[in-house]
Amino acid sequence: MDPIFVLLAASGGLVMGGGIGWWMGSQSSAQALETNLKKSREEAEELNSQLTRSRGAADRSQNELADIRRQFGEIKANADRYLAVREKFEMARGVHKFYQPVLLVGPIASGKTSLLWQWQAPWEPAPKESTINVKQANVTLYSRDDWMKGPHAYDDSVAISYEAHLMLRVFDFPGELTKQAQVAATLAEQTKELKAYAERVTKEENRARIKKLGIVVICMLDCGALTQYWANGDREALEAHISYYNAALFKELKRKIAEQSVDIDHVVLVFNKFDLVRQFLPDKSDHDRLLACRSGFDKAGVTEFLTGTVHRSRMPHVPSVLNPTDLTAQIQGATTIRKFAGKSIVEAILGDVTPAVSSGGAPGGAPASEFVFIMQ
Ligand SMILES: Nc1nc2c(ncn2[C@@H]2O[C@H](COP(=O)(O)OP(=O)(O)O)[C@@H](O)[C@H]2O)c(=O)[nH]1
Ligand SMILES: [Mg+2]
Repeated sequence: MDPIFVLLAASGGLVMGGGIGWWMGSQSSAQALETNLKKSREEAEELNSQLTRSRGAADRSQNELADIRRQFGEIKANADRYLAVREKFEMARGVHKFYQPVLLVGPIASGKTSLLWQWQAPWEPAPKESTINVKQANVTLYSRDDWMKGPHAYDDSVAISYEAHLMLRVFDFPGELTKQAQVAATLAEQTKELKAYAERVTKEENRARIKKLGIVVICMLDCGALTQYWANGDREALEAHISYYNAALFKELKRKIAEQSVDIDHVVLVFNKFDLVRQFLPDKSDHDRLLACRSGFDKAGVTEFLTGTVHRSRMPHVPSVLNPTDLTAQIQGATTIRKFAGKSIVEAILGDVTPAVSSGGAPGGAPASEFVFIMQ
């Protein structure tokens, strides 16, 4: 063979062999490339879906953040509003009211309604008609600002100042004997109410003091009837007093007090229409006039069942002039009776305030509080 041909053939073979080798080689790297490409595509898809998920999460977080911001805004607005309201709450003043029950008893025309009128509304025309039904009225007795600190009723985390308002809860009864059942019922009912009230008082020391409180009974005596009796020896003039104060109500009072169905704090004996005694005994002193009235009613058997219902230190004798026509009268009875009516509750609630009772002295060595004269 021609050597050139051999060479050509050889080189052709070489080229062919190389070509096949290259072809085979390029075949496998294309496959690898394709695999890589596929993998990359998958990875890219995975990344893409991760990105989509992250974007979703970011969007959600952004929404949540906006929501939180909005809620925070609302909470802050509410907090600001609450702080503003709280400031107002702190400025509020509370009031605690305390009531002392006071019963006005006595025969017709002895002056019960005149006393209530003097206490309650002396600027109004004086009462003319006799009392047909029991009348209940509150009379302001005393008030104290900054009595105590306590929780606000609407928000107990706020402490505010409380005022104490002390009142007389006055019952003005008709003077007929037949109406005494109302007096008895009111005595029992108000005793119960005082007890229940003491239970509601949260301050321990006040509760203990209020438990000791009782009803104030103001027994009116018409000294005009006595001077009539003195003038002509006519016991008839005192008959209304005798039958009134010897009726079952007064006969049973001591027993009721003993069995605690009735709590009585003070029994105030009011010697009303003292102006008429002054007219009748012009030469005597007011001391002697009062002594004369006291023994006059005693001897006539009017005050028998009243004496001893409570300790004598709780049974003051007060002369009074209560009609509006005698404004020059020197005895301010209404004011003095009010002092006794309010004494216990004022001491119970305010403790350190004791209404001063001016006493003109006690004839016959009796305790000073038993006789009261206000000479002005
Ligand atoms: N002279 C005199 N009259 C009085 C006095 N107090 C009351 N009165 C009069 O006695 C009458 C009966 O009084 P009142 O208060 O209605 O008695 P009550 O029935 O017990 O309520 C009225 O005309 C009063 O003006 C007083 O101190 N002196
Ligand atoms: Mg009356």
